[in-house]
Amino acid sequence: MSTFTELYGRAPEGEWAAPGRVNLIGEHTDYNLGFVLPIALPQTVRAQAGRRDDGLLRLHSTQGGSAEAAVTDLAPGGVAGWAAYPAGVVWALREAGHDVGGAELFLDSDVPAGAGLSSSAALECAVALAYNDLYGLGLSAPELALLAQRAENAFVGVPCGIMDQMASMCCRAGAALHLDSHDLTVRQVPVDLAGAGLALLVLDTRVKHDLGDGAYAALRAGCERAARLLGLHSLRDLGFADLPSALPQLPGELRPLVRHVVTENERVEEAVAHLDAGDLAPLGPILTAGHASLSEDYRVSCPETDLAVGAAVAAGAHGARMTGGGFGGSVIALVEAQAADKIAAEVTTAFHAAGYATPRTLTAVPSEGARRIA
Ligand code: GAF
Repeated sequence: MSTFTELYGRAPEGEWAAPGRVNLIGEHTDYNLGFVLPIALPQTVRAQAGRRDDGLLRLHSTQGGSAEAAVTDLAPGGVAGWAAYPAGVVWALREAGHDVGGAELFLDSDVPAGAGLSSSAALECAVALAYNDLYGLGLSAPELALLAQRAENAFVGVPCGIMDQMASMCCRAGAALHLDSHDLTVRQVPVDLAGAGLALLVLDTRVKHDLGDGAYAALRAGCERAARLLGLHSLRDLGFADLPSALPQLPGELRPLVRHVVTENERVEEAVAHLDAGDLAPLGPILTAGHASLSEDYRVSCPETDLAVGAAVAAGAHGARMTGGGFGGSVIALVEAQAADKIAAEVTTAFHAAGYATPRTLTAVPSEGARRIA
């Protein structure tokens, strides 16, 4: 089946798109109520949708196949695989008291899955926006992002922060989203890569990124424990100047986590200052320092992401880092636009020499967040 009309025997009521993202800097800071700086990718999940009046939710994904459930039967753990994300959004809307019923959804995506580029949040946000319009809910983009996060936390069972859903819902073309995860205030920070003669390479290592394996949850729990031990509401309340007195109060295994979170919040603010000054190349060393912190302190890198960062910098990138949750996934590299192909080729050569699969290369252009497209 290749279209909504062929599958469901009628035309959709509309079509919505929500993008994946790369985060420029600010990793594992969102659930510590700190700062992040993602951009939306041009790649999106598209949802064609129409309401049903019998309470049935019918889902079809070009990549994943079909699933269906009665909306009144939706319960955490009750839907397996990819369909849990859209079903979770409908569940979260109903849990929040919104009187939404069934629908038919035809989903298609060009956001690479499992690459740390937030394909799950894009799926959730496309469905949330479709339901918002179909059922006339009038919810704002941050409200929809929170519902999508709730779907992922409580229905799918992944304890993610709010960055990916806010990025997918709220990013604007030509800008990075400076998000304060504490109160969800946002500022659009212009990023004119082309004007600076730069490009942002995305190197997907093809090492499967999966936040559901418990490591992400353990890191999050470690940060929350550190905050409690320090008598803080969250690690957001710890400044760089507090580190020397705070770290000795913590068990050894928590110190590197705290050091990463506090220094990473600083790196976000430094990066924003450079972007505001229209000075993009100095972002490079900030990215590379962020990667070192993720690799050595937070320990969410892996040999493939470390190699991609090292090879990109050795080939002339201004800077590079893993992006997203880690444990595989993608690396971003800030490069001179005219050197992009050469740098991508040198990373690929390094991967082959190490016996790794050929990385997939994309170029990230700061793109528009979730929107209705038809
Ligand atoms: C994943 C999560 F979904 C985000 O909330 C964020 O914590 C990120 O990992 C790490 O910065 O993408």
